[in-house]
Amino acid sequence: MDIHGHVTNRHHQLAAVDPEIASLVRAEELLQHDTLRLIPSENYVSAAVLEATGTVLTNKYSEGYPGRRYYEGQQNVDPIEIIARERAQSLFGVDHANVQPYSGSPANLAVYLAFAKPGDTVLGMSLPMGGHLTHGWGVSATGTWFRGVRYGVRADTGRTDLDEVRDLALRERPRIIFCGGTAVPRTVDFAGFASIAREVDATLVADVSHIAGLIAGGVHPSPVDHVDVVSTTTHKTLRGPRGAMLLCGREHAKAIDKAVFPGLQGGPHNHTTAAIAVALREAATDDFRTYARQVVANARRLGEELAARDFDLVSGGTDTHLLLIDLSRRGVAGKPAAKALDRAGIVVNHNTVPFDRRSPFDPSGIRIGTPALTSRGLTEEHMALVARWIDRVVSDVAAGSEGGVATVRAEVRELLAGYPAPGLPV
Ligand code: DSN
Repeated sequence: MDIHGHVTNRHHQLAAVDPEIASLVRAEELLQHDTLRLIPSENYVSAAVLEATGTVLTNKYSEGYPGRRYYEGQQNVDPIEIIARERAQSLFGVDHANVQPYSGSPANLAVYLAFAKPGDTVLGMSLPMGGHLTHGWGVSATGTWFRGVRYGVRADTGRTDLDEVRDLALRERPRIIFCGGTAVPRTVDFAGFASIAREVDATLVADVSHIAGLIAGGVHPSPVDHVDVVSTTTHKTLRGPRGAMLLCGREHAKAIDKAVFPGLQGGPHNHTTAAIAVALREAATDDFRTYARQVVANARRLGEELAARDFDLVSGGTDTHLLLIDLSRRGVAGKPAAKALDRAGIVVNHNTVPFDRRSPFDPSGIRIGTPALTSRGLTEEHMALVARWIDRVVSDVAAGSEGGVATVRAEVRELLAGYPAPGLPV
């Protein structure tokens, strides 16, 4: 590791054993270095988090929980999991944390197992409106084994209308209500959802996967005092490894733990648990609070710059790290725009927008976010440039031209050369 904490001379063993994979990993490092990564669910983990995921902890089986395992040899794994749990509890202010879910979908499945029976009704945000597959969407196991009913956003505001959610909840009597989603640019009103859940006696789950880092950093309200369970991945704004956590009060701890193991999973991924612990330690620092503030400040400024260039932002802007852009009035669909941006070194994903008239496979929008570029040190002063690049490429695609792609790609690379990414070799 060099003096800046950037890892150097990596992968020599991998290159010797499997040059094909080693060269693809190296190519991915270069790609992540040279491109402006705007997918809002992605980030750069620190060198320390990356190192923890690549440790011998991957060799160990540990079914059960600290002090109650089904395999011996847990002298080091038990304290690691205890530390991870305690750090999560302290950072989010909860009684209990389960750090074993493999990722967000298994974490949410565990919630179903803990609180519902097959066939029960679950109320969640519709996937094309910004929800997640596991909030009861039809093609997911959660929409197959449970009866999914959905709320969305209002056409005029692009925001969820809690009066509509309440009407739906009173009519459908869900066993579980999910709030939060994957394309929600605005603050989630956890207290409002809680009052609805209480009225219909439903278990309320906040899926804060996208905003966990913003909550930890104090720039989004916390759901902890309002909901029964908080479900979150650890690899988005929280800047940890790919994993997940379930957080709850002590009254639900047993049900959650039992649902994760033995209900749903086998042995926890101990290397991931260790990396989650490291990320939680980092997230408890003042630096991380500054980072979270900057993520939101960057997203707001980027939204303003894009709106000034005639981009139609769902809900008119953002309170978070994320912007959802309807490209309809720019005369281009989301997928060709995303592909052209990718060729220009700007990585986004195509996304449905509320009331999309196009298919989910070829939707009208793109979804962008600022967690990764903020991890590289970009600030508000760079957002006009980013918006200009996006505008240039999207305008070109709409005109059937590739004119700006090469120029933008070169400019992106030049800017990023001055902002090394955490965890990547220089
Ligand atoms: N794939 C995640 C996202 O991009 O938001 C959700 O699971």
